Amino acid sequence: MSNISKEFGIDDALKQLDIQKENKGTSVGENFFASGEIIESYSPVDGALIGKVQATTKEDYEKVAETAHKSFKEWRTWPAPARGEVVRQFNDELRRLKAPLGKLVSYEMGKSYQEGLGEVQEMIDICDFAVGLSRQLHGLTMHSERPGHRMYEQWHPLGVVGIISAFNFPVAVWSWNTALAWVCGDACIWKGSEKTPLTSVACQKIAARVFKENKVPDGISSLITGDYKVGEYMTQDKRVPLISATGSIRMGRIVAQEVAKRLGKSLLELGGNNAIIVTPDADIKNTVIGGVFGAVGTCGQRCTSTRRIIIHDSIYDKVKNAIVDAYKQIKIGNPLDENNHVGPLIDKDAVKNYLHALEEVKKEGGTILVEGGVLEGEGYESGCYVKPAIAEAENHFDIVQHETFAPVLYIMKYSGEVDNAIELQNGVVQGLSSAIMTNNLREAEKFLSVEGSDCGIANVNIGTSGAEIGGAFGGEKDTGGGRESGSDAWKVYMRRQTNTINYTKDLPLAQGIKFDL
Ligand code: UN1
Repeated sequence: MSNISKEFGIDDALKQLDIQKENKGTSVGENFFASGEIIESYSPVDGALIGKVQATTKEDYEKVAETAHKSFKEWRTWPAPARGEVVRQFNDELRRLKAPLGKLVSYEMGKSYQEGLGEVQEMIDICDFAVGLSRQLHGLTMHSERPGHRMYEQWHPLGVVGIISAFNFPVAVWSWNTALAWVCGDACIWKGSEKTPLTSVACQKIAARVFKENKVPDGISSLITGDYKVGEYMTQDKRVPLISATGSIRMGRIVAQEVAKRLGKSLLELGGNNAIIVTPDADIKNTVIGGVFGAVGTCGQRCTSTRRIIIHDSIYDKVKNAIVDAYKQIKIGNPLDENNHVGPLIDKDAVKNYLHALEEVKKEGGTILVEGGVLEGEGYESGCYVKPAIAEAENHFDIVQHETFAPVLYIMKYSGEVDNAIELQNGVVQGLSSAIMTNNLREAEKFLSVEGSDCGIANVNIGTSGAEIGGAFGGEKDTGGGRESGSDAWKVYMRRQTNTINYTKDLPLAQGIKFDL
């Protein structure tokens, strides 16, 4: 173990989370039994091997799916508030283990410790939300057109929910899904990212312990580990009625097709290409803070990261210079050290993609405003640390149209009315998050109107990232259309049943149809 691991208490965090040097990456409840290949988890922070995890084989998966299916049949009969009580206790454990789990997220994934803690906080928040929800899984009552009939709808648990999550939010996205799915009465099988397998094992252990204490049947929380092939076991499995997948558009397209082939449901939360519009009425200081955090937070590896800033020509130079100046203050380094703002990218492939984007934007005629590059030397031995870069670019550049999961920010100009900025902002295939910085009511309302942003998230005077769990999270167009976490996103984890009850002695038919025998 490196000095960083000692100095920042990683060993202690691993101990508190019961993570071993060698771990099984497949589990139903507390029973870990993976028998596949070994996945090594190296920290992008210092390049050290944190631990090993054994992947899931097809045979392992069969055991998981079968158990999950069987346990679901019992779990669905528990009253929803009783299921909520289990989630409440799980949340108590998250509160107790917030620091070690936040630390492991930071060390295994590379985001700053503050953001690691923030991610665990999102888990805590969604669990709070889910506990309340467990008493509010409401359906509607309708008035029947037939006399002496009652009509209403109710929501029943859906079954086994498959969750595929990405490395960038290795714990929160799982809990957005599971906290809701559990109170809804579903069993969950989770395939976390093979780039962050230890955080998955840590979460599964916490859930399994609490579930066991509450005599929740094994398999309500299950974990599988491995690459896309392991994901395919679930996407092709008819026993899994819903697949919730977070990741790239490319991955989402494959998942959607696999799941559609068997007429399953998919909830997709895919790539973003999020822009901030800065109008002449913007507060420049807030624009800079929101824009810079959006672009460099999590080293540009959020699906909500700010990729483009669209600035009115009348204030273009002023805002551009303020952002470029702010970049000079960014400290890059060990993300566990709270003096640093930006940690490493997840791995060397991500570094390659980052360098490729910088090359491409230059080739297409962009101007580099803040030079990028890979950092070398002391503290940067993992080879994953890069400098956040800014390029002046045009919206139609091919590279600008694509999401590069790295801190590369494209700055561009608009002139005239806010509609022109909205057209640029909407002029990409992705539709996750968007923002406008303005104190002008007309511009703000136009941006939020039917002619405004086409994204799932549209913010005024805050950045594109950092959504709260209370709202439904997700986006339109190639972002996939799914909605997770707050609002009524729970409905996707349940099946709706419409019930009509006749309490008369007659049998009148709907639509007034006569049929006498
Ligand atoms: C993601 O990057 O997949 O809104 C999720 C945000 C976070 C979640 C991001 N609350 O930035």
